Amino acid sequence: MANLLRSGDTLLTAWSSLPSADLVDHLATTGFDAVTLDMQHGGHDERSVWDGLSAIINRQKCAVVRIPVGRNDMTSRALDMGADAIIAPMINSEEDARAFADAAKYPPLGSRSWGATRAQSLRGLEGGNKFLASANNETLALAMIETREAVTALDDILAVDGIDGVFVGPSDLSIGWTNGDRVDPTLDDMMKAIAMIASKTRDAGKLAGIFSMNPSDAPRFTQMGFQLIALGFETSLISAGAQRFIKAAKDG
Ligand code: 3PY
Ligand code: MG
Repeated sequence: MANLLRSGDTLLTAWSSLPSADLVDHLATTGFDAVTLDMQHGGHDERSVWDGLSAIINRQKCAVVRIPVGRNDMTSRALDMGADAIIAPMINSEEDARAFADAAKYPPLGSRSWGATRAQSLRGLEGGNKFLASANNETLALAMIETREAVTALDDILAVDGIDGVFVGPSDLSIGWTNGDRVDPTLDDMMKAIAMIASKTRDAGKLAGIFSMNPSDAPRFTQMGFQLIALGFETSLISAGAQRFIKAAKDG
C-alpha cells in the first residue's frame, strides 16, 4: 500500500478522530484512498489503533497513524501493528526529524526494534530477511511541518535519511504565522510558504501531504504538488451529511 502513497497520484485520506473500529471500517469503504487514525488530538489509543488498522488493511486502503507529539515509541509500535505511514506532529528541527526516522527505520537508517509479527500477518507477508529488506522502503515516515521553526529548518529536515516526506498542519502553522493572534488554516498570508514546502519536498524526491479543512481547497493544494490530502475530520463528514439530509427533508 505504501507504493500507492509513493505513486505520484494525489491520494485523499479520511481523518479518523472517533476511536470506533466500526466507523473506521465504514470510512475505509467510502472512496477515500487512505484512512488516518489520529492519536494526537483524536480519541485513538493503542487498542483502537490495533483494531482500526485491521479494518483499513482488510479494505485494501492505505493505513496511516498520527502519533502524539514526541511519542517515537508509538512510531515503531504502530508500524509493528501494520501502519503503512506514520505522521509525527511538531517536527521542528533536524534533531526531531532524526529521532523520528530512527524509530521508524531498521538499520542502517535507524534503530527500529525487530518484532513486526502482526504487520506481516495482516498483509500475508513473509517474515525474516525478506521483510527486513523491504520494510524501510515499504513504510513512510512523514514529518509534520506546522511551526515557523519547522519552515526555517525545512531543508535540514528534508535532508534526513529515513524521512520520506512532510505533512503540513495549517492550523498550527497559522497560529505561529500570526504570533498567536488567530487560528485560520486557510490564512492567505501563509499560502506562499505552503507552496514552497510542497515544491522543496518534491524537489527532494519526497512526499508532501497537507490537512485541508475545506474540501474545496484540495485542488489548489494538488496544484502546489501535494500528494496526500486529508479532508477535514470524519465528524465534519457526518455533520455535513446530516445538514444536507435535514435541509432536503425540510425544503423538499
Ligand atoms: C494542523 O493543522 O495543525 C494539524 O495538525 C492538522 O490536524
Ligand atoms: Mg497541528
